[in-house]
Amino acid sequence: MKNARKLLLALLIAIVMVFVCAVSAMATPGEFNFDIAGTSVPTTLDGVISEGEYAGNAPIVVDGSNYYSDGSWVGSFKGEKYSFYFTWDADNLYVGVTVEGDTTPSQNGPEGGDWFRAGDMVQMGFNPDYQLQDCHPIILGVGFTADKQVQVRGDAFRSTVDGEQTKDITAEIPGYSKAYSADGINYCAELAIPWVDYIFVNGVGRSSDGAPLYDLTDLKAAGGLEIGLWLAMGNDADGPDGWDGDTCMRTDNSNGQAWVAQGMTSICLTLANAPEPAAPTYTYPASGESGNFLSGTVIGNATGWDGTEGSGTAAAFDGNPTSYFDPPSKGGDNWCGMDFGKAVVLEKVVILSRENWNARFNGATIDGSNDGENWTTLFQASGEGTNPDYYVITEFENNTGYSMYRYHNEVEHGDVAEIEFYGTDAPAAEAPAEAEPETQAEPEPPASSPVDEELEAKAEAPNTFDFSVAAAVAAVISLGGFALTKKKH
Ligand SMILES: [Ca+2]
Ligand SMILES: [Ca+2]
Ligand SMILES: [Ca+2]
Repeated sequence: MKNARKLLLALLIAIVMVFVCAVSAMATPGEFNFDIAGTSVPTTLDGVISEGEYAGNAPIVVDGSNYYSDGSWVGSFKGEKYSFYFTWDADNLYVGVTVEGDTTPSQNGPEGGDWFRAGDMVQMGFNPDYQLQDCHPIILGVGFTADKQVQVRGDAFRSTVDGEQTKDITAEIPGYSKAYSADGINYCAELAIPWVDYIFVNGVGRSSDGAPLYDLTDLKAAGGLEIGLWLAMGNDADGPDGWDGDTCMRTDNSNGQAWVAQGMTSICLTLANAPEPAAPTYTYPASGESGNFLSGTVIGNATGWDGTEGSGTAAAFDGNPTSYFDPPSKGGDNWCGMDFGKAVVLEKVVILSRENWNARFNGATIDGSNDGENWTTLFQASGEGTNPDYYVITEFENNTGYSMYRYHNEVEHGDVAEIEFYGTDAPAAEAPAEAEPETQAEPEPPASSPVDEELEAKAEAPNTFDFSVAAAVAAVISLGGFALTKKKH
């Protein structure tokens, strides 16, 4: 009696242990999740496969150390490594498969009898939205071929018509498979599987087998959709002569699963939207012109025609050829420009007219000022602009040095896409030598005189004028007396 109790207890413990082991060994559906980013560029079906081509998605690598159960077929991994790349768009699921560690080329495809046992192959089973229960997932068999269209079979493929659930769909699934190489990647295949009719199918089960029918045609490829995935991989180890000792591995939830989707699809593909394309970045200056580029503070109308900063003066100094200053109205106080904080003379001004509005360049002036109010014209355009090319101005009048320059137009509306100023510090006048105190220095300019007039007047007698003083005065005026400055983007 005692022994019988002990035996019973031992038996109970053994049963519990087996149960625990079985549970712990069983993966749950969707346990191994992979977020699969979409792509805005369809993959190229050429046998050249990279993460970059597949939207940066790392491959699902199956090499016997992960997601793997022995399944119910013969074989186990003998050094093979299968890498599955996925990406998608609204039309297709894109799949790339690379195979390494296969020492026996066998790329015969379905010719010669038993379709997938006639060569090296993989199978992919899909359970879209995990809707399928108690029937096969939607399985596509992929037979590796040599440098041509990959062989594809809807294996246990679905139709509401009995007898049509299995068919060759090679002609319907664009793809390519590369010939065997003994080194590195032995062979690979790429496919573009249309969602409609090949994954979002109507039928699903073999009705003749008593399997339930599913209509998945309402599904849409979109971010968040989960697709259960099952993989089987077959290495035809001794040529296309059947599976006598060849290896076949699969990724069921646990060993020996029945052919039911919920027991097979422990891997989950979660569709993720394609990343937003990065906004283009621009650097100013953008023309690529050489020379002494002048960097200053943007001044002028902070907002433009539509009352937004997007059309304000900064748009002419942002390096973006498509953005443009669009003044509130023509001429007058409407202009865009730059304050350099010191007197500079111009070597070059580079102008990109507004796209498709080159005519509005006509009459535009480049003006200089030291107070932001009194302006002297150094250049005036006669004729159209040159967008998409930059217009380069190298000849100026009155180029005596100003701390501010502007683009202005009294003739046409003053739109302009880009302006770049190039130049150097205005030459400093010789200061009166201290060793010659008797020499009478030129009197300081009267405080009430407009600086630029002073500057022009003194330019005629450069030996006696202190340009650096004028520049400093101009800088103070520009900082304290001008409110329309705007920070450069
Ligand atoms: Ca490719
Ligand atoms: Ca092989
Ligand atoms: Ca611009």
